Amino acid sequence: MTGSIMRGIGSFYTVLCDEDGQEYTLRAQKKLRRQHMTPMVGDRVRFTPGQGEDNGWLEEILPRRSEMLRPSVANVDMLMLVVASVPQPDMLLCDKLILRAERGGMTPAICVNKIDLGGELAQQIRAEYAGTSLRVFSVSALTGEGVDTLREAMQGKVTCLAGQSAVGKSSLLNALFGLELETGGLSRKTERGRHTTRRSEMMAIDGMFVLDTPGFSLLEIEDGVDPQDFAQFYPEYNELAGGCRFQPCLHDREPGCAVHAAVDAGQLSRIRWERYRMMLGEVRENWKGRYV
Ligand SMILES: Nc1nc2c(ncn2[C@@H]2O[C@H](COP(=O)(O)OP(=O)(O)OP(=O)(O)O)[C@@H](O)[C@H]2O)c(=O)[nH]1
Ligand SMILES: [Mg+2]
Ligand SMILES: [Zn+2]
Repeated sequence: MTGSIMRGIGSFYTVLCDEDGQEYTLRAQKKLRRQHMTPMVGDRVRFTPGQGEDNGWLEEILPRRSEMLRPSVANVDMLMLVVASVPQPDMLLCDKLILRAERGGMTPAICVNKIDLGGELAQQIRAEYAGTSLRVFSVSALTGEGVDTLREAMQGKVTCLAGQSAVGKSSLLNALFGLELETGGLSRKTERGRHTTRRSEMMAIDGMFVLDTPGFSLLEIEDGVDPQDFAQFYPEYNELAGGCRFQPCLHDREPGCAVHAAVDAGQLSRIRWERYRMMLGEVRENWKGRYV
């Protein structure tokens, strides 16, 4: 039979079967481990259900349309990066996730939650990402504002919510679909999230799939990005690249750079460019160390 991995605990995986709509608890066959194939939430799999008390076996992981290691999810169409004014947003983390999503074959989008606390962050983010193809949603899981538009955008897709702890990923899924996922507050001392969601989980709702994932705050740039290709992930820079004096131009600090000029003229966000240059530095370091 075939199905989708909804969640995994230890070496057990829960799979929603395509044929009968039932959930089965399975263990991964040793041959998968030998092939270094680690099943991920979202994976499409082939399996044999168990008999009576025995668990069934997960036998094959079908080819992935997309994949990402942090959060560890497969076959996601849209990676929804959730941010909020509290806890303090980390937009560098957001940009790193956008890069990972695009390299992994997913479409990134940004969802600004908690707009009941004020609309400044949503405005700022819309300005920073103007010229990119990213959609920006403004919502409040608390009041329900913007939730219908977001649900509409998720229709018929596999959407994964990701981001820092306590931005409201689980709260949003509850507001969107009437679920009862556990939510948590902010630590009073550190004003950081409490890491309430502990493992990734996929849910099937009206012909779509949604994934809730644990929040995290540290993310490195993945290896294997050629600095020359890095600007490709910034469509608003690509558009101007023809006007740079050097070809190719990394839009770092080269003289006569059209991106730099557009930033100075206020046509592109300076803060996003600064993050770009910070990430480019990391990409270069990784690339230098690639044969070590
Ligand atoms: N004011 C306001 N608070 C919200 C909103 N959405 C969520 N919260 C609060 O934010 C806190 C964190 O919410 P969660 O849904 O647990 O956040 P999470 O992103 O799932 O966090 P982790 O599971 O730890 O990654 C809770 O106290 C929620 O009540 C919102 O739209 N407005
Ligand atoms: Mg959560
Ligand atoms: Zn340039």
